[in-house]
Amino acid sequence: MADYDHKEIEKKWQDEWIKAEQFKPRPNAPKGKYYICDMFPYPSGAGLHVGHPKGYIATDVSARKKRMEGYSVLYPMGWDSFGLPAEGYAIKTGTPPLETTEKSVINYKSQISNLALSYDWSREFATHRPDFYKWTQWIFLKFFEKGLAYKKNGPVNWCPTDQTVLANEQVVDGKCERCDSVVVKKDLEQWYFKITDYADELVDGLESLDWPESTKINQRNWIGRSSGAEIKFDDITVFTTRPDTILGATYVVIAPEHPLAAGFPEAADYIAQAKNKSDIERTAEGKEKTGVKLSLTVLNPATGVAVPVYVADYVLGHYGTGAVMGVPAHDERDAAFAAAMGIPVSETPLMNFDEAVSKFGTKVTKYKLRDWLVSRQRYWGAPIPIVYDPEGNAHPIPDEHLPWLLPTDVEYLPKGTSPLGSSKELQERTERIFGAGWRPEIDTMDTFVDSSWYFMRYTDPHNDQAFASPDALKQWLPIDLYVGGAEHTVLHLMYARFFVKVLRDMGLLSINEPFMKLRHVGLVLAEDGRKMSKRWGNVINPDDVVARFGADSMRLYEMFMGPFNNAIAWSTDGLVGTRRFVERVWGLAALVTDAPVPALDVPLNQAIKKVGEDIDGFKFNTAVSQLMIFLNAVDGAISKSQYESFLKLLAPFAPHVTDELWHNLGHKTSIHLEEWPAYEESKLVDDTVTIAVQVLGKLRGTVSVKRGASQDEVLALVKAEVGAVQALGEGVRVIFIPDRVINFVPTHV
Ligand code: ANZ
Repeated sequence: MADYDHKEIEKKWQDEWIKAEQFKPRPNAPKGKYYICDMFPYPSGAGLHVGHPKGYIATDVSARKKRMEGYSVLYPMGWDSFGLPAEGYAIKTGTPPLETTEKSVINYKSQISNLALSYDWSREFATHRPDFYKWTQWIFLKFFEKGLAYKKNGPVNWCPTDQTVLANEQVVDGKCERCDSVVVKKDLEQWYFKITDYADELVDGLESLDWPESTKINQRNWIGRSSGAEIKFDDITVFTTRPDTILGATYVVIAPEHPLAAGFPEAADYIAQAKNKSDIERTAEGKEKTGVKLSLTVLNPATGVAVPVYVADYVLGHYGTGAVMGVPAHDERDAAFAAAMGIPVSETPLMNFDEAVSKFGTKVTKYKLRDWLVSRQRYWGAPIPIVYDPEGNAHPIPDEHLPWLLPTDVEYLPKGTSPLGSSKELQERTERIFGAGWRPEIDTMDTFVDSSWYFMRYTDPHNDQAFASPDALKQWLPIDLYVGGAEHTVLHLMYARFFVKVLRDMGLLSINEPFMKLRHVGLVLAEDGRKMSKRWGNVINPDDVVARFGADSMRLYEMFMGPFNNAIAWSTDGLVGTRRFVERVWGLAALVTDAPVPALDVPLNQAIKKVGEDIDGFKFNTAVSQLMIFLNAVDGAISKSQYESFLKLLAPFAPHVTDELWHNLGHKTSIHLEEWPAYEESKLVDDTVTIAVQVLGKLRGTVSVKRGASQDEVLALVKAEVGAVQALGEGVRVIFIPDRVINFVPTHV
């Protein structure tokens, strides 16, 4: 047989599989549907590095195994192609984002294709193309119709570098999560989605999901549900989670944004200063407490004592009621404030929680979650499908005018308002359709809107009558397995869950949750242990790895490099190791015999069990090591059926070499259409034992028998095989210890 040449076989099989349309779902599959989805990538101009496809390889391994198990697998890929980087590039070079994005998509796809990921490419889409964003806009209008998309004036997070507002979720430690600029507050009229209507369901729904616990915790914290009570201190209603501490409330604080605060000139300067601080700064633990005492006292309803009222920035205007009761004896933050302001501490007993609630106020539940700000003053996003009449009232753009196209005659450089405002074509289009004096909305949508529903589109990607047909949605949703990085996904996961619930309530979906099983992929670091980045010059391009070692070796390596969700450094030595393994598999063909090889039965059945369970459990590294253990157990010969089973187990990881070896055996159809092997329970443990054969206590030979073999069975074998015993003749006493020893004692001695 020729030497292993990955270049020759990999291209050949990729072409074959595409020709045979092997990766489309199979409607008649016996086990029903299984929908596997990757968090779709942003096709950046820089292309892929070896870290990007790790998650895709894992889903591909899963998809290939599920198909072999008899499922109809939906496994698609598309592009999250709106967003700031293409726009930044346009500003720098004057190249229209459409041009750079389309180029990047082609480049990304060719890189991914080299790895033989078994996507059904016929379902590919890109969110920046009108046939996709037509439906993003349609969904926006459904939200608008139901009052779930609304416009509101208020303080928003403004990134001075990106020249756009940000959602709360996109502000991390007071900074823009994208560019790290310090975010400032601005009063602007913006579009919001009413995600707060679904806060409870977004918390409660987590229970039913097979997700990493840490991800669930992040979602719960973000939503921040607290149950407590609202209690009136005269005209000021406070929110507290500890009504039982009310006897110790020695002061009240209102937020600088509280409507009452404006009536006290003594606090005016303080209030103006607080405006420029971020929530994080204001509430940071250990921060020096500041505030201003107002010329106002209110009665503590439990003690009847008049207590002073302060304005202080550690109380936030948009949480609870924007007012708190200060209990320095029970709360550290309050104690720090009281110390700073010279307020007395009153050591008082706790009341019964429920009694306090029933006596002084109403029980309430509060949430940290705010409505989702979705408008952006940027170019490269889906235009918000709204127009304004000459009086300034908002109107939905009727369906027949969707997609409401993104204009191209714009100035990309933003000047604090949306670039769409510079388009003459958009203004003319609006007046032509709606009348003189009408004007278009010029903001675009946050790209998180696209990613909140894209996975629904895969079920019916070419439908131009609906975002997907009810039948297709019913057939495929929810996603059975969803895989992507853990970073930045709190938002995406929460928004997508929100969309599902809204569309369900509109009667358009019949599921409650989009992602039943979720797993996170760990980063692949550079060999130097740092993040791979152009900046460090340590990026490894998968094209080079595939050219040198082959896609099969690279796939095996990425699955073998360590626990799937850990951050692990790339190692060329490790890659050389998996390449050697593939070469040894290639060499195995020479050892295939027609005779059975019982010694491999146990290692093979163990491999079938472990590889199958480990793929399902996302323990790909130990699955690969079990395949290596099996290969090591092959000692000179392997039967044809054992060899075939082994190739099937390896097929999801190394699809090319296994299909080649499979065809070399004379098969005419692909190994990927075969059934996943089943193991035999009885062959999982090695049940042959070696029994010492003794004459008068001296070792004369050994025999191998099944564990638990009877004296007669062993005797028959010994008489056939051990010369020293045959020579003994009659008159022999036998001492037999099962599974260990058979000793012959001649009676005439
Ligand atoms: C009195 C008290 C006594 C409190 C005690 C806590 C401990 P979470 O769990 O985050 O909901 N609070 C209420 N509204 C606030 C606002 N707008 N800005 C800053 N703090 C606010 O916390 C609720 C608690 O945070 C409330 O319960 C209130 O302080 C404070 F021993 O009331 B507590």
